[in-house]
Formats: sequence, C-alpha cells, structure tokens
Amino acid sequence: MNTEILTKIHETIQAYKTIIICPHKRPDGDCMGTAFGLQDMIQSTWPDKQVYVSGEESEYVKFLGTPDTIDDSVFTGALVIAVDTAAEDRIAERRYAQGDLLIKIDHHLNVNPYGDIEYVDTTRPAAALIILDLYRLFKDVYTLTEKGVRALYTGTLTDTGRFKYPGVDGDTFRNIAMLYDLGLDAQSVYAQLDTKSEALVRFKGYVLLNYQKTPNGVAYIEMTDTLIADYGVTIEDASSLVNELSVFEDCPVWVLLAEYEEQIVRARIRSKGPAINEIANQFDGGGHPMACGANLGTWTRAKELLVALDAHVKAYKASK
Ligand SMILES: [Mn+2]
Repeated sequence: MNTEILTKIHETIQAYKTIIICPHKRPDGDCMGTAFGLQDMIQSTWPDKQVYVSGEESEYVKFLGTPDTIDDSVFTGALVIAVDTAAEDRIAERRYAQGDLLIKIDHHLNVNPYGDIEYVDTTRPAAALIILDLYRLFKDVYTLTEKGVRALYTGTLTDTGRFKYPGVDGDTFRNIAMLYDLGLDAQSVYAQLDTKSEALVRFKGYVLLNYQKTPNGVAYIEMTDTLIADYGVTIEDASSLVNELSVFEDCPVWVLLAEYEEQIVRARIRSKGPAINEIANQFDGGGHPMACGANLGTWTRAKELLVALDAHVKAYKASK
C-alpha cells in the first residue's frame, strides 16, 4: 500500500465537485463493486459532490446499482477515475479523457500506464480492496453506507473466487473485517450471487457433460453462439461457468472458449499450476498469473491456444 499516492488521490477527490467513475467494458463483479463502493464512499462523505458511475450495465451484479446516463457537459472540469481497468482502450466510457483530470486505480500488471495519477497495486487480489485501503487510511474522514459495504464485499468475493485465489492475504481479511464492523449483510450478498436462472443451470449441465481434455491436461469447453442461444443464456452467464472445470486433478489449466458477437472467439483461461499470463499475452490477451482472458477471433486460433497451453502444462508437469 502506497500511502503517498493514496493521500494524493484523497486530496484530489476532496478538491473536485464532480467525479465520474469509469469501469471497464464487459464489467465484472469487481469493477462494478469497486465503482459503486467508491461512489458510495465519496457521496456519503460529501453529499454536496456529484458522483457518477458511467459505463455498461452488468446483469450478474445488477443488485449493486445501475450506471448513470451522463451529459457531455458533466465532463467539463470533472475528475474521472478509471477503476479495475488495466488498458486505456478497455475503459467503457469513451469520453473519459474529456474530464479535467484522470486517475487510474487498478490491480492488474501495469503494462499500459495512463492517467494523471496512477495507483496500481498488484498485491491486491481485487480492486475493491484498494478502495478499502483508501478507506482505512482516512477512516476518520470517510463514511460508507450499506450500499457501499455490499459493493466492496461483492467486488472482493468475485475477484478472489470467495477468498480462494492466490493473492488473498491478511490484508484482505483486515479490510473485509472493516465491512463486517460496518454491518455487512454477507448472507444477502451470497443469496444474490448464488441465484442462477434455470436456463443457466441446464447449460451448466451441458458444460459438465461436454468438456474435453488435451493430451497433457488442459480441460476446455467450446461454446458457439448458436449453442448459447439454444440454451437461452447470455454470453456473460455462459462465460461465468469457467470454474466448473477447475476440479480435475490431472488438469492444472482450464479454458472456456466462447463466441461473442459476430462469432468472435474469446477465451477465459484459469490455472492452479503454472502461470498462464505470458501465453495469454501471445494471444492478444492478459490478466493475472492464474486468471487471464484472450481475444482469439477464430476457432483455428483457439486450437493454437490449446496447443500452446498443452505444451506449457507438459513442461510444468515435467518440471515437478
Ligand atoms: Mn479486478
């Protein structure tokens, strides 16, 4: 935790009357939780400020809030804070540069530095935990309501796989403990996250019956857009099933391949063994060492990814 930069961010937030918080495209639980948590923290502390969240809706965590529709004029003189967004071109709000000042708050590897102030802490397994670092540092100043408490908890839960993924440490729980002290209703968050549509439950059945394995141990599932449409699920919901393939002893790496709009194939890659981010980088992707995405385009390219990951797993197993 870098108290110097966090102090600078705190002072900057204090100085602006209008603040626009920007999550990334295809928002996940962490970026929405971070955005709505930060919004609540600033808004409840300073009710006279105008604090917006701008960007795309997320069906999965819609219980956290709905992004605002913002007029162009609002950006004039505003502070813009991009959250959980490693690359500038992934910011969903394309007017992000029209503000007065841009802050980047993120926890992914800083391969694409941007913004007037940058705060990147890769030791935090969720961006929501960085907002809690800021809260902890200025605990005498900030307030959080039930809405912000729930948002920051949801962000942390979803990005840590409910505290299972690497990167979870004592600081994670020290920050989460503050949310419990503030009256967190954890059961209501679990109730929201655990609710699935019947269509998705049936599609989960499809995944468990139709996954495949490469010779050396990469489990994978292929989802065409017609398949996803036949089951009546959204691409976001379909992609959320990636960790159903995490359970095999002989497969330290698993992949979900799905066709997005215009049959563009993307991959979600996960590992409980070797780091996979360097391979993801080779396939127009990236992320964390154990959780990555890749933009493949075609099924031919998807096969190439599987070949590369299979060789990677083979080398990993040989080294053990
Ligand atoms: Mn995140």
